[in-house]
Amino acid sequence: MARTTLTRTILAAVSVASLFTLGACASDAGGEPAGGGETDAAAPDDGVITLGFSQVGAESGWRAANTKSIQDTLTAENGFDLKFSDAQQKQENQIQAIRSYITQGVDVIAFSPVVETGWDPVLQEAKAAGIPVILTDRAVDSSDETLYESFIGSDFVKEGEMAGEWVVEQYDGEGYKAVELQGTTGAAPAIDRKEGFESAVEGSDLEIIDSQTGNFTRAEGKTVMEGFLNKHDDIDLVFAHNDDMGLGAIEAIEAAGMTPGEDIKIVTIDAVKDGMQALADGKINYIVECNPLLGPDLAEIAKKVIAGEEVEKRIVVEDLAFDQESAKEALPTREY
Ligand code: GZL
Ligand code: ZN
Repeated sequence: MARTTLTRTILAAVSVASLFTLGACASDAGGEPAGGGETDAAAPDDGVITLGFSQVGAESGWRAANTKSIQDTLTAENGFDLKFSDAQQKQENQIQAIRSYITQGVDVIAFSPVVETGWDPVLQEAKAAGIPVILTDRAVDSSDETLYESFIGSDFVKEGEMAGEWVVEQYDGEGYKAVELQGTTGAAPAIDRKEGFESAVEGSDLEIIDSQTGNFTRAEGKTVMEGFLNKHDDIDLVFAHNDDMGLGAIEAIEAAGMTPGEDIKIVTIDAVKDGMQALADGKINYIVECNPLLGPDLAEIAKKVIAGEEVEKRIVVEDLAFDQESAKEALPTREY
């Protein structure tokens, strides 16, 4: 795709102007387009940003809300031509999608890496092709930070800590035995939420007696919880890395004739509608939110990257937390 410095300059000027109207930081306001040409992101000829997005899959309510946010925001009227692919939670499908975006010569590539490792080769190919990459939701464990422009997502260690701190506050001293439903093996949220939870409960008398991956899905969360219930008769609490696995655990606990939220407490992360409903109904005891609405941030960062603007390397999305009372209040106006 032929690109001229003139187009880039005009686009940069236009994007600086549009940043003005968006109430963007004044520091970019100088006469010259700030940082023009710093990245090797050449401007698209027609002002439309063609963005190739590789999504993890459709494994959970969170993922559905995340996909909706991206597709609702990166629209033609917002200046985007979005190419979207669903990898069914397989890294090889994501690598294939990224390679196809490189071949198509898109202006920007964005993706949520299903696992942390194994991305350097394909990201080096994108870099060699002069196509900037933006990470959303999950991070990569790459030593080469030049392989992506920015990472937009939550602090998963903090989410695990918030869950653990609440459990210690509520139940320390009662000798609770807990089981853990881990997210997808190798995924940043699974690794980091486990780390955060364990660090928060360290020193309390809570004992994690079993831990296994439920791959972030309701079905696998239920199956793993059935296994835990067959193996242990002294489970007091479930820590699930996402609502969907917590909802699967509820089904298994009820099938075993016990009352979730009472006989066995449940703490999860995400705060999607189905999880918040279970929390309001008393079947879950606490949920730490993980905001999936990353579309607007992605659109803004993509426009800045194309305009050659400086972008922050790491944009942390703020997360709240809910107990049964605050869930009842929040439910009516929940966006997801
Ligand atoms: C977290 C995201 C996780 C959610 C799960 O940012 O990657 O993946 O917690 C989803 O629900 O499957
Ligand atoms: Zn890591």
